[in-house]
Amino acid sequence: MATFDTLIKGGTVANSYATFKADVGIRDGKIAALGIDIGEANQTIDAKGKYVLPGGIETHCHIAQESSTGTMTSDDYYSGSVSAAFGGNTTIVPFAAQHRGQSINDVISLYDSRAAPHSVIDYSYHLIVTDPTDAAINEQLPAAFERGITSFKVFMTYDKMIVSDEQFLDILVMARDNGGLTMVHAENNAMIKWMVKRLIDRGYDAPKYHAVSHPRTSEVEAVRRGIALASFVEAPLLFVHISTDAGARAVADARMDGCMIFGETCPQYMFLTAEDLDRQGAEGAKYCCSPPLRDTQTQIDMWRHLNAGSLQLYSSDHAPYRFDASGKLSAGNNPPFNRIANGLPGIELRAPLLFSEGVNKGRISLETFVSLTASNAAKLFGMDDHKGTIAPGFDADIAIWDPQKSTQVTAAGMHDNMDYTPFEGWELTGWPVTVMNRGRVIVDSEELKATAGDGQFIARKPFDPTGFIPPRAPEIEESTNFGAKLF
Ligand code: DUC
Ligand code: ZN
Ligand code: ZN
Repeated sequence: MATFDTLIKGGTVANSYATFKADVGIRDGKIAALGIDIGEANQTIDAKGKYVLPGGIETHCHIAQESSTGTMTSDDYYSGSVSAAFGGNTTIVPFAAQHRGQSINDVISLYDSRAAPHSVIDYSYHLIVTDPTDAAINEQLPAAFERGITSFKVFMTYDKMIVSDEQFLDILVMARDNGGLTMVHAENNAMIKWMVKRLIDRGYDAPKYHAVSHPRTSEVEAVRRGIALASFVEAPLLFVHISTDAGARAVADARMDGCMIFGETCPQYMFLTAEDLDRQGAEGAKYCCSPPLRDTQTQIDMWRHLNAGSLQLYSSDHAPYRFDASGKLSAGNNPPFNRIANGLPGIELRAPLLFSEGVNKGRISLETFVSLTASNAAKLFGMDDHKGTIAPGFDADIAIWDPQKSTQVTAAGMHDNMDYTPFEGWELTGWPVTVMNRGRVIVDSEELKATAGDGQFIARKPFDPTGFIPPRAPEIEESTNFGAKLF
């Protein structure tokens, strides 16, 4: 009879494609066997009445990252990864941000030093590219892809980060040709700047006007333009933090056209609204993020888009800035909306919110929950050969969920380095009670078992374009461009 290091016994396993009763045998950090009566182990975990799910893969979070205005997130790789682990995650992919004037190589070295000694769970990075010099595009980014950092984000907004449409095309073609996945923050810079100026000039400077300054149409215009640019050069493109029905529909339409277009939404657009910005004094600053919170119809729309598969990713966009002078109040105790650091904390609550509001309320299936918290991210970001599924040969990255456990959310109960949570007082049902990363128990019965530096850097595979078949002839083809090879 086989002997394992650990046996998870009596639970219900769910992958993105099926839910079934099985014990899970773990050896040397990998899943070694699945089935009933598969053997014995040095350590047995009783999972009766529980779900045994792939550990969450959180691929949109900001950790130990300076914003373009120099504000540092409150979480470093220790507190950020611990908080992620308590929320059922076993891998994080935060951003490594280039600021103008910095080389990509220096950015990677900097984030290696920030992450490796501190992360308690596995990690990788997406780069943020704000200075697309020839060297960055033609040498440093392809070299980063070779190292397994195969995704990066660009911005269509913010004066200190924006790339022009021409730069965007160069970047898309380079990524397409080198196995990279471009991610984009899609909002129309000019519309937002125009709105900010008009609002501030007229004295509308309270936090709630942040939402007014980023109209839906600024997102929709940028999403449609991004799709036009990417499909013109047949390159993959992932729209992060989609906050509008029309933006998600544009993504869905482009996918129906065979374009390599993907979309992500976040808990804040599904569980909060712009009304949350309309609080006493500066309290609304706690809810300033970009794109901004929308309304209750958007919440319904996002459930539909996640279920329909028009959006493939559900990520926290954890961007933790404390409610003090180090973060949200860096411009004083009554900051105008355009001087408030953008972002909400939520890495620990991402999956529990989706479980409680989604699985337990019948809005999504358990399999869809697994797709949205783990498997889709593994596939899009080149880790699906060893993460995001419970199967023999895969890393033993496992979250054991008690579907009945009820929790009242408080800032004090979170493990991040924040002084508030936007979800204070929420009652959630279902929580990950035991979490394992590569076979090591990292969280058990509300206790951390992992140590700083236990997490490993994950070198990711190139983006895989298999399955995308544009039905139309490319815009520029041999017969109509007189043989010119352009891109
Ligand atoms: N974009 C993000 O992805 N997060 C925080 C702020 C922003 O503009
Ligand atoms: Zn963004
Ligand atoms: Zn973000």
